[in-house]
Amino acid sequence: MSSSWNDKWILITGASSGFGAAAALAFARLGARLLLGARRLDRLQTVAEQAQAAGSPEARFHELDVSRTDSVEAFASWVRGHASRLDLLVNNAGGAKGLDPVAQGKDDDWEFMLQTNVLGVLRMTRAVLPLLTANPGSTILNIGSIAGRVVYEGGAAYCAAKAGELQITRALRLELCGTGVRVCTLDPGLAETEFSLVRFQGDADRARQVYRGTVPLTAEDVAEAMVWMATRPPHVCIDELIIKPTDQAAIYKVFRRG
Ligand code: NDP
Ligand code: 8X3
Repeated sequence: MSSSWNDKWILITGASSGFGAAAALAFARLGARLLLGARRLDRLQTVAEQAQAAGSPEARFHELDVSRTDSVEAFASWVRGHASRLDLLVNNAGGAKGLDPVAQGKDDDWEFMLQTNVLGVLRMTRAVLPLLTANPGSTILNIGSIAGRVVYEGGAAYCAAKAGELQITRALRLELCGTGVRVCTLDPGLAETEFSLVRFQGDADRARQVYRGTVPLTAEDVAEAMVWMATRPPHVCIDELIIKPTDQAAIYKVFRRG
């Protein structure tokens, strides 16, 4: 498998930490060429260096803010400067801010969640779609969440955003039927990354509590699932995949030790 991935180009948004960084390394180990985007360039540089050490013949990075159309367009233009086609687009950039009920919700938090998880996916997909449709067998892999399927108190905007991502995936799947482009969503449950640190604005104690006594997914677990989805034969599309820790039977049913 690894030799055939030497010629493949993979674009990952939100590659500076968590799932995106782990995916960069996992695809690097297959020998793929990487185009990585996020806002934190220092972190992207580290990921790109690690990816090259792990086997990627080419791991490039560029600043990207998916909440701004001009940034996405500049990024896409940079992508076109390096690759004439894409084999995989991973729309991963996003996250949650706050856990307030609607009554106390903050505009900035809502805007972050809807801009990144919803509009960011739309913008990036539109910007690079010609590089995918020109390449039947390519894949769009959106990172959703179980929060897009089941709601929880304090999650109105995040759950709405990830439900939006799910419906965007389903609409694209219909729109691209016949082009040979696969459209997939990978929807994880509880996974320990910087997700909770971002959600709770750097409050590390509160972030740790989310994973207290339980065994969450790791970023590497999620990256392995991405690799599996993207490496199916071209006629096989994994439309929707949910991945949860064994300790998480449902969004509220999390087994905790001690
Ligand atoms: P992290 O916080 O570790 O990673 C989030 C990534 O998104 C970072 O690389 C960050 O980069 C990037 N990002 C955030 N905002 C922007 C933006 N405006 N423009 C470009 N990049 C941006 O969390 P995860 O790895 O856990 O999250 C990845 C995805 O997985 C998210 O969509 C999240 O909603 C989803 N998810 C997470 C789960 C979890 O429990 N961890 C479960 C289910 C889904 P930077 O800050 O450098 O821009
Ligand atoms: C992240 C999972 O349950 O914290 O998407 O919303 S959850």
